[in-house]
Amino acid sequence: MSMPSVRRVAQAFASALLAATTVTALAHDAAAADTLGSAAAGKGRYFGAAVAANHLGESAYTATLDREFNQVTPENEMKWDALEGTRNTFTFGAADQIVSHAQSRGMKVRGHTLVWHSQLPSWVSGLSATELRSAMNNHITQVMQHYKGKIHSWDVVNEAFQDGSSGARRSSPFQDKLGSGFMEEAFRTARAADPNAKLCYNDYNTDGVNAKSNAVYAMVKDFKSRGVPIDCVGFQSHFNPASPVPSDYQANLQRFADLGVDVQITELDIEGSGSAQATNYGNVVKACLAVSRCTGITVWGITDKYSWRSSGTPLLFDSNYAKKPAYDAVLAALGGSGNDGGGDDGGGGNPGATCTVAFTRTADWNDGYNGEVTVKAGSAPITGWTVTLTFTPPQKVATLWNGTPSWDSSGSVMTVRPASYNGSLAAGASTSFGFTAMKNGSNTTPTVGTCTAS
Ligand code: G2I
Repeated sequence: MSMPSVRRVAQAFASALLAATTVTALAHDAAAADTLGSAAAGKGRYFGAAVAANHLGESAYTATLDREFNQVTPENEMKWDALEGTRNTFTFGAADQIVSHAQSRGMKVRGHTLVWHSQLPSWVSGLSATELRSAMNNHITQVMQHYKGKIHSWDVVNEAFQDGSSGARRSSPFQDKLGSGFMEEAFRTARAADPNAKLCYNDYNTDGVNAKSNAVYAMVKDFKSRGVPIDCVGFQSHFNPASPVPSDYQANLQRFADLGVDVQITELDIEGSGSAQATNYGNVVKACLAVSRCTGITVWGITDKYSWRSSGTPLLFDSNYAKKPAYDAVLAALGGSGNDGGGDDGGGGNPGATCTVAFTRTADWNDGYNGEVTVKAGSAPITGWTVTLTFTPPQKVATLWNGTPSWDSSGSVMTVRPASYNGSLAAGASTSFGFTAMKNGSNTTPTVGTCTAS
């Protein structure tokens, strides 16, 4: 080949590459997500469920879990009695089963729970202060190291405050023998064991502003001011007629978020039925969505059949796994829809929402490249967006920032939804996410699908 023709080929290749690198897809109406997990992901949140390992063999249970949820919390399998019933002998089998199920389906896992007065083996309560301190730190360290990199948030300390107006710490072997400093020590030990896991304090009856939540608030504020590692606060949110959703629920989540921690709804269930239950569920979801640091919601079980409060039918699926009105209310509040996604069922949420997407290949090297995807809202404000990129095998995305990716089973179709902070865009405003892909021998630019907004 003569020099000029080499140059011509090179020029043709360069212009083809240029054409391929800026792809603008047309705006189109929102096609609302139709499961809890995907609708929540469209808002930069997870929607999870507490799961029991011994039900995973039941096909309806697992099918519902896999279809609807993108986060799990082991209901009992990571508690102290389950993991370390005998001192320094760890039994991870049932918890591992849940974690590997979740991981193989791209679901996040919350760790529940490291230090709690309940479901504590009797050998722990019998220890001297010195031995108890060493057993507590060993338990945290061994468990967190076993699950290092697999748990996005850990309930490091659970339910350490008393109910009622005292604002006092609850009596427990930890409190009684080690004093209030046990909490700080637990969080510091946890940070050292897995520096990448978010460390949470989790409690119940702290969902509104009251003496108990004020005491937790004071502790978090003190931890933040002294540099004690704490990243998140879990609000269990077990509600029933005697303990309804508080009117200041959102305000309470917000005041904690304002301290500089994420907040999560960790064990949601609401006793009742029909439209009353549905309204309560919808209100809880709306409160979380209104607080930008509310990063996810977990319901405390999948079906009423296996709820710890089964007779109160507090969950989103009935005993036959049928969706209840509460399910529809949650999906609608998340901006999803059970039918056509158009909003005529009240579930579409934001029917005028549109977005466009533009893709640029920003850097290239031998075996990899970086891509940047800009999402722009149309003429109406949006509260969530979804973009799909299809890669040519054997390319693989090594890392992604400013978005939340999920993958189809082939591993080549990547669906990206917002991170917790960039789902809401004013009319005409944009945000970008980026990724690094490994070429693995293929230099093809990914195909960018249309942007859907909610
Ligand atoms: O009580 C509701 C929740 C309050 N916040 C902390 C959560 O960890 C707690 O979960 C519940 C589980 O849902 C129950 O399933 O914690 C209970 C124990 O405190 C769990 O109940 C226990 C029974 O008491 C045991 O008899 C049983 O062996 O569940 C065990 C496993 O099925």
